[in-house]
Amino acid sequence: MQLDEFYMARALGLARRGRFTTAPNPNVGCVIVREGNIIGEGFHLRAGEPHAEVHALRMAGAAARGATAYVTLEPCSHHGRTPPCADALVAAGVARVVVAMQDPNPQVAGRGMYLLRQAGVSVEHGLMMNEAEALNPGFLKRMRTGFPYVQLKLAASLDGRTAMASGESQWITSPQARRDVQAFRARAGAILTSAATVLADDPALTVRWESLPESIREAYAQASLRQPVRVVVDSQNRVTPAHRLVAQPGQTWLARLRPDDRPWPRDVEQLTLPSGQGDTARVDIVALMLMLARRQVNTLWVEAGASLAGALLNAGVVDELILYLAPKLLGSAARGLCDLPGLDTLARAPEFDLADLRQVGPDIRLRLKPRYP
Ligand code: AOF
Ligand code: ZN
Repeated sequence: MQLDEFYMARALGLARRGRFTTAPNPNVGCVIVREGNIIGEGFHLRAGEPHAEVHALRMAGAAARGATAYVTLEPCSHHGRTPPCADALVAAGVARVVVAMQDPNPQVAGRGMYLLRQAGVSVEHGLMMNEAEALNPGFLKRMRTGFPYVQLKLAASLDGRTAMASGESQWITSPQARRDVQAFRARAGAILTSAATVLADDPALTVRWESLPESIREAYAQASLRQPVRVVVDSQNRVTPAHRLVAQPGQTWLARLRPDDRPWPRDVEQLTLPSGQGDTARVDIVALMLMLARRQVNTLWVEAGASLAGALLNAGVVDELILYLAPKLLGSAARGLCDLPGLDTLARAPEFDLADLRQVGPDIRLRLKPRYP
């Protein structure tokens, strides 16, 4: 029914308002309707705080009896940091629940809808499922596969170069592109880089709220925003407590083969990882991805050089390549975008499908999905 779509679209719009804050929880929105009137609505803002349904039920109060609830994700059935939303909907006397998609969290996975039906609530699901999927690529991938959703960001000149032969590289892309990057960082659970990048550029790898788009800054008070975890692949223990990212707000995780015994600040953790097969000097990329997902990283935003970019692509863990192209030429002596050692035939060249193409300031932004055989 068209009216159902109207209310679900509204719930999806509400859910989106949590996109910078809910990690590691999903974005969820809820609208409660009775006799054609919206009597309650809400969205999930932060993990540990009430779920979307609870906000909407509170607004609806006693009027929820006999009403229809539209929810972008199956209501939960478990006691997590908050009690089950399925129980709350039943207790409020909601008569009908329309769900966009099932929650793949093994603690829920259909049980929320089962509980509602058991209690005599009429339940439908699948309305605007594709839109609901698109809301939470990271959460859904982690729940389904145990891997994070990996976005690899690269920036280059028109001829695919990232730095002059000397290494000179600052500001190839525009301030507008860098602001766009800030918005991606702000949505991510963690930002991944390599020790090589830390040694070369000493980046802070933080979200700087003043550089986020106006619409985002208006929607959130600075205090309510979190910093994504900074993760550094540091197989040779080259990062030191003096590097800039160590002192930034939020956590830093060093992915290493063995920990050192330096006096690290409390927010820094050394993760011990196995080495790659056939490469005993480097941490295993797949093991790192699994560990990050176990630590509840839904979306991993990667800002790294040609070497880590190549390793991630080779390991087959990249979900999306986000490529900024600045309209300039650096010449063929300049450094390339991505190291793909051993690639010697065109037949084995990684290929991508173009998912989105747009102009960001003077630059071009491509979103590409790797085509895995
Ligand atoms: C809902 N509505 O708004 C959200 C849901 O630790 P908790 O209690 O916050 O539970 C988190 C889990 O609940 C999360 O992994 C996901 O399965 C579900 N999220 N469910 O009914 C919501 N955010
Ligand atoms: Zn819930």
